[in-house]
Amino acid sequence: MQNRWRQRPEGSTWGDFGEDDQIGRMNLLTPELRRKAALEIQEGRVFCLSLPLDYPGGSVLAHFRKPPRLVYEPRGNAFNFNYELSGVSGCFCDVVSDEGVTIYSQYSTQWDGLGHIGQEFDVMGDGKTAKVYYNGFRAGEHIIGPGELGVNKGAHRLGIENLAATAVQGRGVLVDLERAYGRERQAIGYDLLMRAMEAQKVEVELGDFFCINTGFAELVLSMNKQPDGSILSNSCAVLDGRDEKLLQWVTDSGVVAICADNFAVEAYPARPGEGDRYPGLPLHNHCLFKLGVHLAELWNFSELARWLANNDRSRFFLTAPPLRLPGAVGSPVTPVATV
Ligand code: UVW
Repeated sequence: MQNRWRQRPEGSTWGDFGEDDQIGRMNLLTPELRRKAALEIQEGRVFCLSLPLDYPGGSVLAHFRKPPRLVYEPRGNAFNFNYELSGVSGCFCDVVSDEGVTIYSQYSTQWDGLGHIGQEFDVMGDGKTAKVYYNGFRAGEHIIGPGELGVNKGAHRLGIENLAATAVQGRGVLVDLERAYGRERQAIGYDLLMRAMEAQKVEVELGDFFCINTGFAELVLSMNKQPDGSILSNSCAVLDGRDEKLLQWVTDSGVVAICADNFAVEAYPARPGEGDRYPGLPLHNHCLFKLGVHLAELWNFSELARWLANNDRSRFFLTAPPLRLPGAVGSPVTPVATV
């Protein structure tokens, strides 16, 4: 038996998919489920579910995340952009452009990897807490930050490349909270979620990607890269991660991921919890830390949501691999829905 933990968090899946598992409930997505998901392709029409990656604009949503920055390196006496390729006797006529890019992996349309959120937890049952992540992988040993163990930083376990390697294809099922509740800021717990799902005839099955439209991404787009933080933080639905019934539904539903068009899927900050110490992001804690359910944020579902409503559907075929970037804890993504 592995020696990273002797007790696992209550209600977690740690160990259920193997002692060194790094993809969590994505393990439930079998070839048979993927084949069934492909049956959702009836018209061959596609929807790009990504914002342009320089949205939201500025750093209003998270002061520690910055817009992408393109970097142009010198090449010889010029820059490697509109660069004239030189041949032995001046015979080449090619013009070359190339670039680098600095990207904050969770700035815009993104996946949260399982290395994104951990918790202090008494894994050995000896009364001492350690900083750990899904399946007991440890901060400072498997997830290594600057100043911890020299130069080799990053997620040596639970990196986003593990999710990428699964190719991330399956059935997306969308509930439209904007259609149900408008664009007022509202915390959606189990009861309100079930009411919207029943009204829209949304049924979720094991292996599904559960997708949530709130209108937030469309609101972000309308602000044209000059986002108004006070409007955004008071608009659109967010899940109530403090609602235990909602968390239990996530456990029981068998969904492999929750993908939303808002900033954090759940209310952030969440309403206060009980006791002295509790997770500030309870849905993140439940999904990323305990269950191994991936989260995705700032996807743009608006056009797809309208199409699905007009066609009396809620299901589609989803393809959404993150970058296969070893060591990263999140990734930009260009999700595609095919209907
Ligand atoms: C934070 O990390 C606060 O949020 P998210 O995972 O939603 O990007």
